[in-house]
Amino acid sequence: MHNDDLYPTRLKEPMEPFLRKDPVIHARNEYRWTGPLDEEALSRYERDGFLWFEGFFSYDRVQPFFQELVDMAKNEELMRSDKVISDPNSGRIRSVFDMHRISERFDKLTRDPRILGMVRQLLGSEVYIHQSRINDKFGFEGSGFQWHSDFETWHSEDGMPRMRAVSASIMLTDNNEFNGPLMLIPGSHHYFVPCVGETPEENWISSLKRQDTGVPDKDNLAMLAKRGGIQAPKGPAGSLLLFECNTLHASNENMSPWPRSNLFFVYNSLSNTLHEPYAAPGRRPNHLGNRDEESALCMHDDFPELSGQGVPNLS
Ligand code: 6CS
Ligand code: FE
Repeated sequence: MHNDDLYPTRLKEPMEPFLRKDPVIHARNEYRWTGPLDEEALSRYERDGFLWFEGFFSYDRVQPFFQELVDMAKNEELMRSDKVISDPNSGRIRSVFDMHRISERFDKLTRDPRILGMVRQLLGSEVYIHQSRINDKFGFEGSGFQWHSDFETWHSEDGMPRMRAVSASIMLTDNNEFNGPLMLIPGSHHYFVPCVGETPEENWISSLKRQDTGVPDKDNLAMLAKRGGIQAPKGPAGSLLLFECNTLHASNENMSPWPRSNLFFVYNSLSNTLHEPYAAPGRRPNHLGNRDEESALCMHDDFPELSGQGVPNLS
């Protein structure tokens, strides 16, 4: 049992939500961690828990990534691996984890200087990839995702100690109001919502198909949605969503003929590496919660000498 568990969850009895114990932006006034986000963007991220960049990448820049996903679906060995989660209804691909290790193209994208510059600015440190995945929703059949905080899962099942991680989601297809776009509750990241229900053995085998444990109760979801509303950013393939690890989000099933494929890179601060799970019987596989941070360190390619060495001496 952890004595440093600031965010108790997966409890036997209900517990009221409480204000987060971590800053949203981790190094606001430290010169070392300045970056491309201006004060207006930083304030919006701090207030809402996410930032939306419509058309961040051009269609031509992201099309090869979507095409690689289509080609991967023909790789029978990969499709049988535990990194691929099938849709509980259709049996087709729902998620592919560890994309940065499967594909060089995806790996390089984790170090895109514009994304990395914003992520290091928000987390105030060097960063590594905690988890990467593609969530895929084929037309007329892609299932949805229950309301949840990613941090609640990463804390309870992966041992992530503090709220110092951010997800970068790149839309590989258009996200419109019909094909199951991600929905977020602005401001929900300010509160930790403890969940009732202990984590079953090897929970991830079912939770990645349909999450039953670690889903906030409806009263707390309603309270936070009444305070902050619900937003579902929409835009063309190539758009980028940055969202804080504790921002509540969900998505509906895809009832349209159009596919919805989104790529997610989860950046964790190098000062926030994983402990033992805070509320689960055992660790999850490394492709869900990476414990080899050195192998997934994200350094600007033009500063290879910085890799793993912190700040260069300026003499
Ligand atoms: O368990 C996880 O890590 C995954 N589950 C959800 C619903 N979102 C975050 C992550 O992909
Ligand atoms: Fe999630």
